[in-house]
Amino acid sequence: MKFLHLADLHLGKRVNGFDMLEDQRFILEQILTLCEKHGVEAVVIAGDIYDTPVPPAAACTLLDWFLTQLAARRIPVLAVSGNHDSAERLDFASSLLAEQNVHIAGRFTGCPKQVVLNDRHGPIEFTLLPFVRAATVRHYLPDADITDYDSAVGAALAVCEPAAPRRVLVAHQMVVSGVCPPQLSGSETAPLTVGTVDSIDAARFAGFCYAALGHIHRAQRVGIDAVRYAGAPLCYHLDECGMQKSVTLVRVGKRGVEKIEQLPLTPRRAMRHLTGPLARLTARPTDTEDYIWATLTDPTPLPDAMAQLRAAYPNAMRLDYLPQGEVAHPLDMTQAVRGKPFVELFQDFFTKMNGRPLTVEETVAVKRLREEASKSE
Ligand SMILES: [Mn+2]
Repeated sequence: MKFLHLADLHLGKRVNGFDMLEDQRFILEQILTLCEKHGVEAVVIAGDIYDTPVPPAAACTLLDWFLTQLAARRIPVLAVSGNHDSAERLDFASSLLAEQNVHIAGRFTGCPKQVVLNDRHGPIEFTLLPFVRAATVRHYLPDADITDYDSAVGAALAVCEPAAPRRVLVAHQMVVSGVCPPQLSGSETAPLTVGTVDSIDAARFAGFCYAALGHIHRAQRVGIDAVRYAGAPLCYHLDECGMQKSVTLVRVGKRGVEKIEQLPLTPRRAMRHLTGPLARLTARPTDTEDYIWATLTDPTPLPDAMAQLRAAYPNAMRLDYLPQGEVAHPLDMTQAVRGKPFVELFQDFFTKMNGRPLTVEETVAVKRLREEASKSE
């Protein structure tokens, strides 16, 4: 059986105020095309289907469309909730959807859902573990010894009786392997802490031939190839500029996983980081529809820089300046600044940030502003 592992769709997300819905529809269409091209027989979605617990209506319409398209191609869906989703809302009509081979596990209520699909070698079990916190599992399994996330996931999985020799886990958690923390991406907005109380040891998944994970937005393996984060299908943060996004194609054979492939995705608009003086960046713009983060190297801030940038790149998202030159840090800053007059302190700060001292006119302006400010105090 070949299945496609997706995660962290974050439908309805806005990035720097830009609505990503069209980009999301575009990427889901591409995923459908990949399903057809590769003969995909199931689609796994490992949580953070929506960006927020109460997603915009258009995001719900988009998911509805995607699930309908998959159902029309007779491709079963196996999905769990992530920490961004509302577990209860995702569970809406889930038993009705299950009849259409759309299996969604929103809430954890004591035992993960186990779905059995068949290929020519026999049954394959998919264990659907929604995002859980220790307290959730403790509530449903009061007798289990649960002290942290790791023991909580262990207890939640221990409840399952294996339903087939080939087992696939779908989960949305922070998973680590030994001393290897996963590489974060930038858009994981939940407070992610690596190597502390909320991480789960990948060794917990030893009974599965593949663990399809969500939560970390950069595609990667965790310790071994068969424990993986699919990563988000789109760049959702300017720190992800230039990152190649993908979906993961997994082929399960008679004895377990035979092949794992990352299929690259091409976004509707790339996210790019440009560095240089504004005049050069806007002189000959290319791929002007891209989402742009510009770091300007101009020595002084320009009053209408964003307007000029957007004239060249209408989807420019952010603009900042490269600090000019670095002043060595005195070991004891407090000693150095104590007793210095305000204008001198500002002068130091300005020089550090811009690599040049204030001009005479600027010094006068700073003095005047300071006087005005102290008057209003
Ligand atoms: Mn996420």
